[in-house]
Amino acid sequence: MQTATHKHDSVNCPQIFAGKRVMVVGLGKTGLSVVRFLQQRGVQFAVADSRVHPPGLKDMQEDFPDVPIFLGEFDPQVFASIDTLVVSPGIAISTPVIAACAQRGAEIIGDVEIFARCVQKPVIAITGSNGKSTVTTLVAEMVRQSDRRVAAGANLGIPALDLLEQDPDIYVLELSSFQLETTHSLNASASTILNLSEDHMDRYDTIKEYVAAKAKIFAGNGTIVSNDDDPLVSALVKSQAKNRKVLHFKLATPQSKTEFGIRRVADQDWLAHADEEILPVAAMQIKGQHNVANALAALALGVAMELPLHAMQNALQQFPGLPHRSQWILEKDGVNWYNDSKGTNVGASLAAIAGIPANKLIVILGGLGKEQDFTPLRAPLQQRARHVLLIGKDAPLIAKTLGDTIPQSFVQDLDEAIHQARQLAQSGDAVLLSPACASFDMFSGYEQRGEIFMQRVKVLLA
Ligand code: UMA
Ligand code: ADP
Repeated sequence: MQTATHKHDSVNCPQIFAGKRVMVVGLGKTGLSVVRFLQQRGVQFAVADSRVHPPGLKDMQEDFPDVPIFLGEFDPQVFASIDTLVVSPGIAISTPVIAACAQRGAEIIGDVEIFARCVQKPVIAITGSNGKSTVTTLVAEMVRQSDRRVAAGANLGIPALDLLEQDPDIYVLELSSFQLETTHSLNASASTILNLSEDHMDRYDTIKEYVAAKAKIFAGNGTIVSNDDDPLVSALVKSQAKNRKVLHFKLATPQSKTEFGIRRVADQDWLAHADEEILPVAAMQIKGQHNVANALAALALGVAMELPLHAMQNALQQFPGLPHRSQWILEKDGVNWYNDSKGTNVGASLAAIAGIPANKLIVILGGLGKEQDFTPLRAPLQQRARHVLLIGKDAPLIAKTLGDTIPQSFVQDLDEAIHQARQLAQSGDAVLLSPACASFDMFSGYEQRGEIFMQRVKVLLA
């Protein structure tokens, strides 16, 4: 591994850490990737994590036993002489000990900032409140279909610094607002904010702060891809667009070479670029209007990178969608069951509720609400839901917000939700797990929540 590294992008990496006292803050997936990166370059550093048993501890002790590690509540003394803090995305930079370091002039960066300073090849950067993983995977597939080597990851899957090892022709990065907060040097060849709606309000005081973090993806001089159906995104792009190439997408007929949208031909909707029809919407396996928007965003990013049309068409047609995103599980007694466990905020669940084909829905909602406002769910649920089943820590809060116009009940766990949903659903309905919440009150993550749901649906309905 180590020898291979030196052929790659990172060989030209500037001496970011020369003469600096460095602290890696956080020992999860990101922290471990930073540790590997620094070790391979002979940088001296220490590691701190406010958890007593961080997930990366075992690997650290086995592979890098000599690196000093500070665990448990952050000790300001330990940070007092640090010049550069490489902070993991899960830790807010407003954490007092980190804010104090920033105050005295220490540099606060994240793994994506190190990546940005090292990378030599073109980068496609994708953020947004929802659809990031879908679009990242789709764009990566488009690059692959064009016979170019692609490395895709960051917030999705492989951490950014580990991608440098792959020495691809193009990088495709999914970036979270947390990662963007600590990134200052990214100059993506093409970048997009897919959409903006409330998320992570437990970490940001206002949506303005969250949007400001997302806006950092547009730094530099690459092509910007704008969602013109999203007022927050299009206003942001307008404010940044001076001297920049901008491509636009929206769910309407495109009018010019810089626009992507939908053309209706012989009663069929087509994904289109300007006056050119590219693929019938029905030819894609991913469904729902939100996925049409995702496909258009991917196309615009592909065109920005001059990918061949056939590669983009193939990818759009072959992409089966990712698990836990409006994933169909089975049909029983005329009722279809869906797992949208990745619906971890209100915006995502709104898309799932609108996109599932059914007469009425039984929707399973709840978990950790991240201090979101659940009000936007009220009207679509009144219209589409036969019943709402509420689970997890913030179930009472959601019930209070939805009011008594939507039939709803509290359930203890997914098994009870499945039993009740089965009783309530009528032929032609669908049962949808789309919690609009994070899962950490009851599960290790959205994947575990979705896996357990699918498995229990299959067992209990057998
Ligand atoms: N933590 C502490 N103390 C510490 C360090 C972390 O309590 O000292 C806690 C954090 O508050 C958080 C958890 O530990 O709850 C994990 O934080 P982390 O920064 O160690 O996370 P990593 O394992 O490095 O994973 C991160 C991303 N996680 C977060 O941003 C919370 C992963 O995105 C990402 O895949 C990975 O880096 C590789 O880039 C996950 C995620 O949930 C999928 N992202 C959020 C989202 O998509 O909504 C932003
Ligand atoms: P992210 O990586 O941003 O969380 P995903 O592609 O994993 O996005 O999709 C997560 C959930 O968000 C899906 O389950 C779906 O319900 C919803 N979603 C996907 N794309 C969009 C979109 N363009 N607009 C609104 N919601 C979306």
